[in-house]
Amino acid sequence: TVGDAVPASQRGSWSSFLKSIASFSGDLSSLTAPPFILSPVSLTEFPAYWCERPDLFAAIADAKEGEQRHLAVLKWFVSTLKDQYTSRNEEMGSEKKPLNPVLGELFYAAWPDKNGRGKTTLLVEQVSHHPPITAYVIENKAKGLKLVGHNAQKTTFSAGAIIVKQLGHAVLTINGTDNFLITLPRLRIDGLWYGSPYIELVDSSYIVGGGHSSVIEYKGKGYFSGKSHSFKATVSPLPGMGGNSIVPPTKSAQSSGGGWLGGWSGSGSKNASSSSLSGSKELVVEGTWHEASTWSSGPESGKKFHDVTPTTGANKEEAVPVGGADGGEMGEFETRKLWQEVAKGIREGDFDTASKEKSRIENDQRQRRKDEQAAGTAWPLKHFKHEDVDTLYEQLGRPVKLTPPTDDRYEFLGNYPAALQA
Ligand code: HCR
Repeated sequence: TVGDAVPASQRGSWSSFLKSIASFSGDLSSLTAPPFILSPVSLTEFPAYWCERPDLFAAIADAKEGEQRHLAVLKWFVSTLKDQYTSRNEEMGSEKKPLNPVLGELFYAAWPDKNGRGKTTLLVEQVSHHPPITAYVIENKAKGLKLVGHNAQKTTFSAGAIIVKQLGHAVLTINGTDNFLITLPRLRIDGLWYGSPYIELVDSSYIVGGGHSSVIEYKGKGYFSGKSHSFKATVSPLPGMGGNSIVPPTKSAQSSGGGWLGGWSGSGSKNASSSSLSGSKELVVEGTWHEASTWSSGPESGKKFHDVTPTTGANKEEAVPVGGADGGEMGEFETRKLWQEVAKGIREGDFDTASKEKSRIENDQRQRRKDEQAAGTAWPLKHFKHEDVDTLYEQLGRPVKLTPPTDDRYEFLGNYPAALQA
């Protein structure tokens, strides 16, 4: 039988759900899951996780261009991982299945200016329903910071776990010219059988910019000597930037699936580190991304790098949604307004209402698509324009031989609603 975390009445449907995902690949969001595993929050709210440490985000602009700024980006990025990947476990007891956003769904939010750090704003638009693709722009205008990105997921099932490959990327621009490319880690969702899913990050992701590249390798408990949620970030000057010829991390460093078993000295960092041993400027940080990390190589060796532990770390600050109960400028497409009744049903255990309301939203979507087809029109995106090629991704990704070597992008049109302008 399946685990105790599954209410007795839902064990049958949980087993069926697990069977259906085992024989399924692609867009998991479309599968119907039993009520106990449903989250009342839509995926359009997830980009808020990038912003929950606004001080660290602002600190990027204050750091000196080049290596210092690269390290500030790395520190902020690593500090977002706890919120991105463990917060549902902390808040809801386990990872849950988020609400599947509809096309055109919106989320606007802000984090106030405090101590001269500037105000951070977030604008999210669901730019595709099947497959789900979410585009977002995060800005701290006072500091000249702008992060534009999109994300989608490709899921497969392997050895009892769901493997989620994240598609898409983000580009952070400082003062309009200093660009950093950020790629996203792969996820492994374990604990399914027991009905208490949790996420482990696997393989690698990259940050490239400021004349440096970071390869961030992720490992979990039991595969090497490491603890859960371990990571190792290796920062190297890009060729021609630091005086020594670092060989960029190879394709194998980035998630072909096999890197998982390799250990720290295995597929991931091997090329990067062995090539830089000759009087290199290579910097290494190691630790657990949901807690803290320290420098393990470089001039700061032994000193703390990032810290998100509740007692000593930088504070997490929840988003202040902009919109109000009626959805404000976003109207019926504001995510919390749109899913209000479904979310209420899930929170209060009234799953009949939740499911009826969910069907109502889905039927409305189907009808809209039919009408558009009949009229020969397409749903117009409100804030973004899709482009097949992101030249910044190609340029910044080239020295580290990113796969894929090219990616698409959603360009932000700059049309902020009044609520986010001030
Ligand atoms: C995989 C996932 C949807 C996508 C979620 C993403 C990758 C979205 C982008 C955020 O920046 C980070 C993020 C965090 C989430 O952990 C991840 C979700 C976890 C589960 C969900 C699946 C589609 C649902 C699986 C159903 C299980 C839990 C039964």
